[in-house]
Amino acid sequence: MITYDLFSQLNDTNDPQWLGENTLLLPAFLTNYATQLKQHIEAITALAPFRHMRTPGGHLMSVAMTNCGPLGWITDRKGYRYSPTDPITALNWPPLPELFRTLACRAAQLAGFADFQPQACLINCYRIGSKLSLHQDKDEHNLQAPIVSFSLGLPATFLWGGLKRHDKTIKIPLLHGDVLVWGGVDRLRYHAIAPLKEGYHSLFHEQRINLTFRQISY
Ligand code: MD3
Ligand code: FE
Repeated sequence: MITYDLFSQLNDTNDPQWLGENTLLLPAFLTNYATQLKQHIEAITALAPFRHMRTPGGHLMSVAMTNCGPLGWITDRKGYRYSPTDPITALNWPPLPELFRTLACRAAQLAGFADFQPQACLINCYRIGSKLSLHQDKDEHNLQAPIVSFSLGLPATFLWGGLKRHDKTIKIPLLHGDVLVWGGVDRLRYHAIAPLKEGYHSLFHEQRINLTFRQISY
């Protein structure tokens, strides 16, 4: 059993790293904000609980999800879409915390997307064994805007493919505090998360939380 503490990801390579033409990895970018981010996530999930959504094919996802912001990504037997309301509570999604917006926009700016306007923040909760199958993110009308992703808690193996489903994938570790910004030519790449390995994180325990910030319209 590996125990991960708050400093597990600190090393000599915390400089921004271009993984692709338009994909920027900001290692440990969130480390100093992790406690505050966790408090916001707890406040959001008190209003809009994590739930396992159903895919259009009828399968329950192993990742539990919720959202904050003016829009939220949902899936059920009717398909994938963005909705201003939580179908469980019938309320609007909780507001996007200013800290989330500030950090997401700062990361987008570093990647060259100065005008990023997040409208939805999808919050994914992985337990040991949870995975996300290979997919593209293409439900956003504005595919010019990037997606900004925050990783918190247990490490994951991100599988990064190409523009075609059967293109080969490369493995990229995503660690607590890491931010990824994806735009431009990399925006429609297929990607997946491998089943979460057992471990314990001192702040997020047996969980990995991923936040993805999305701009839907122009
Ligand atoms: C590459 N989430 O919510 S974040 C998702 O870690 C999603 O939970 C993963 O894929 C997670 O849709 C990966 C990194 C990410 C997000 C969007 C992308 C990578 C991407 C869009 C295009 C290419
Ligand atoms: Fe995705």
